[in-house]
Amino acid sequence: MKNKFLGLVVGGMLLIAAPVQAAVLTVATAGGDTTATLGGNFSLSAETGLNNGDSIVLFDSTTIGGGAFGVSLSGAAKVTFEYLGSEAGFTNSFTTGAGSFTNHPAPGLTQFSDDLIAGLLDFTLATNGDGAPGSIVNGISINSPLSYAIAVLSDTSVIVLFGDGAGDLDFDDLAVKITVSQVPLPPAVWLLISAILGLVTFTRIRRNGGQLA
Ligand SMILES: [Ca+2]
Ligand SMILES: [Ca+2]
Repeated sequence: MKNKFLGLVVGGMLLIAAPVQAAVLTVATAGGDTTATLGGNFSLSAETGLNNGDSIVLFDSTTIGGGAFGVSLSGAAKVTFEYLGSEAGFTNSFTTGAGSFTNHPAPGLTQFSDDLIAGLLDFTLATNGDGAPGSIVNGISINSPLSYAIAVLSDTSVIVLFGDGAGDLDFDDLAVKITVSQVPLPPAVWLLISAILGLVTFTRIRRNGGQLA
């Protein structure tokens, strides 16, 4: 009986320690250029870890109407957005429901997180275009001549690279890293696990005739 109880406790601990399935980032590529690479005029290698020749998925205004495109989240998860840098004369921004980065002036806060549900990541890239403003809504709309590229680092991490339409097509006009965190167990689940383990212990004590030791 003692071994059985020990087994229950160990089983409970294994349950607690078991990793939780994380959501992943997916890139829908309809209408996009999946053979594109970064060019020699990409200026954010130190900031992003990306280099001339690295693969990117490229979207511009010709993507519209061609099907699903852009970055999506496969399930509920905490998602972190990190400003990596910008090489651009235009004033550009990256905005979600939880925060925003602007390159001029560079943001003081370079990272924020949000608890999101499955679906298209809701972010907007915008530029003042030196008097010809325009924007991109991920997976929804792209104003010509703007474009954006996605560099896939892993199934839980991508870098979004903005092309602000200045004509140089270097995709370093704003760079933001998007990372999915492990989905944490809600506090209620921890309470439930504790309650079950407590109940098991109490039942054992009662079955032993109230002997505590
Ligand atoms: Ca450049
Ligand atoms: Ca640039």
